[in-house]
Amino acid sequence: PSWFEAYHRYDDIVAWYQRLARDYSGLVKYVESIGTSVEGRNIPAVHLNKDVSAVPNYTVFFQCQIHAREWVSAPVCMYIATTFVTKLLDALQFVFIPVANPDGYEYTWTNDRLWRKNRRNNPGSSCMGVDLNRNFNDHWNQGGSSSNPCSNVFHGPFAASEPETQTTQAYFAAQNAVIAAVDWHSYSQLILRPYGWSQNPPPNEKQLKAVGDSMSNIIYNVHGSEYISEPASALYVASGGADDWFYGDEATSTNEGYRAASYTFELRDTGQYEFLLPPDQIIPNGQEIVPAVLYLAETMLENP
Ligand code: 0X9
Ligand code: ZN
Repeated sequence: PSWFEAYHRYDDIVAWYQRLARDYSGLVKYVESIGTSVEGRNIPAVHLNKDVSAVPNYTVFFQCQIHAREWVSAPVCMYIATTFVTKLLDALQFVFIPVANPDGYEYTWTNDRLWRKNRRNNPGSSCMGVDLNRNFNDHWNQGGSSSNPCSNVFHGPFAASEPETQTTQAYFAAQNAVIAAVDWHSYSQLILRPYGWSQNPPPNEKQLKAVGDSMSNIIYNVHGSEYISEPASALYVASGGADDWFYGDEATSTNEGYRAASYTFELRDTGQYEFLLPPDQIIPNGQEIVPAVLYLAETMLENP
């Protein structure tokens, strides 16, 4: 199989991005470690920019593979990265966190294919792991998460307690004006917009809905896949999510209240294979997603 017709281990994903940076040295920058996981693995970041040594005016931020078992997330991000190197826009950088949860991801290869959380050893419990998508510092522990370490939605002992969460938050906050952010998950084919923590509409609901609905249409026009565009809270209310933190809240987030157009994508499929998506669907999933996120970047760049 070609690279995109198989799933790959963390080491191989990281090596693939390193090679991309070597092959396109003026356009792609590989940052070996922006932080380390609970078990000490490097969390790299990758920047794409027409001139990767210049200071970009704007940033589009992608977090990939935060949930360990959602395997299509990492290769769809790689598919976006390899396609976008030929479509770069002036004054805009793309920042990828290729594997936000490396310990959990490796654990799905070695021990438990359906592991979701990180690999925190929780004191006083025999159950491991914090759900990183309940651990972000935005309305943390305000619904839809659990204080039980054995739960798959355990929010951790305090907001941003996990090194993986801290790594993403700090790196996001260090970028120039993040105008859009996507957290890549699977499955269910959804385009989710803020808020996740509350059913109230956010200040720019109209714009977030319009862009989300357009992305759904763009995706449909590629292979006929139906992605539902809706508020994250319509799926269920869940707080401490990366998307709400990316969106920004003047009270709790560290990104100075800057409101990125923030989406959580739930990639393929709609329930036939669930997390065990056959690898021959990686390429079609990537093909339908690329024009949608290019539209997101272009639209936000026109109206930042
Ligand atoms: O529950 C989640 O973390 C996401 N779904 S998943 O099946 N991939 O686990 C949805 C998160 C939506 N965003 C918020 N609730 N903030
Ligand atoms: Zn997920």
